[in-house]
Amino acid sequence: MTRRLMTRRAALTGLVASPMILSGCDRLGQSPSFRNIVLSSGEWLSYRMHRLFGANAMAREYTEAEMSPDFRTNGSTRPQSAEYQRHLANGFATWSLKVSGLVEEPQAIPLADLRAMPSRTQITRHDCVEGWSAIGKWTGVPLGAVLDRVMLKPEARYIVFRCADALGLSPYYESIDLVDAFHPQTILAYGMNGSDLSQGHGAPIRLRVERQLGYKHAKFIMEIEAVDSLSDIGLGRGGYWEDTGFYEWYAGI
Ligand SMILES: Nc1nc2c(c(=O)[nH]1)N[C@H]1C(S)=C(S)[C@@H](COP(=O)(O)O)O[C@H]1N2
Ligand SMILES: [Mo]
Repeated sequence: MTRRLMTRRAALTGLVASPMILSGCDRLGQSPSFRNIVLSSGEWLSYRMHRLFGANAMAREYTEAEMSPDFRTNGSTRPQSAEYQRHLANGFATWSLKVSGLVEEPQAIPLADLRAMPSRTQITRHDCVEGWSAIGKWTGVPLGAVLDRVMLKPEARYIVFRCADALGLSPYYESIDLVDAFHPQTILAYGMNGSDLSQGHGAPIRLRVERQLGYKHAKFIMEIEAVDSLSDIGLGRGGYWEDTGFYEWYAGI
């Protein structure tokens, strides 16, 4: 219990007050550790500025009237794996979210349980790095509530999202730090624009991490894992696109 509260408090309030952040020793404020790269200087500056001055800042929310009439899909729209196809065929009735890694209680949480947890609905703008945006309404369970349920261990520093799809041979995955993981607008969305999340938009659940660009919003999530370093996952840069070298890990907007 104490640890749970500490984790959330540290994530939401401890950061700005901590003098440790400037020396990079705070587990929440530390620069991300990667095997192959350091953050580019622009990325580092943006990450550090957001963490110092905007850890709790909220992304803008919009009204129903401002919602885009069409919200396109992008990237994968139909994961090919046999396991995913099986779940799709029976409406994800036996699907569950695996939560593993640096947690006290690894669990497989059924979709119905995620839906029964307190939910949050938000109307936000999605910005794709390729140059399009769309405003949509998202409903889901706050990621922080899921992490509280499994109880993060103190060593955890990142949350990794493993997806059902692969582009070429590489599975799609993403990762965020704990500041974004516990941000109130960071949700595992199972609903969009008042309906169940469609397959193309990432059924059964997809991440909404509203202060970052579109490619961070992992669709078709199968498993989330708490880790202390991103070095041993994929090519070590924290995500599918990050590993290609095209896009940066910290995509703050
Ligand atoms: N698993 C997975 N997640 C993904 C992608 C993908 O190809 N696979 N594409 C990303 C990109 S680049 C964008 S812009 C958004 C698109 O979300 P949408 O299809 O709901 O518009 O999903 C992101 N999440
Ligand atoms: Mo994107």
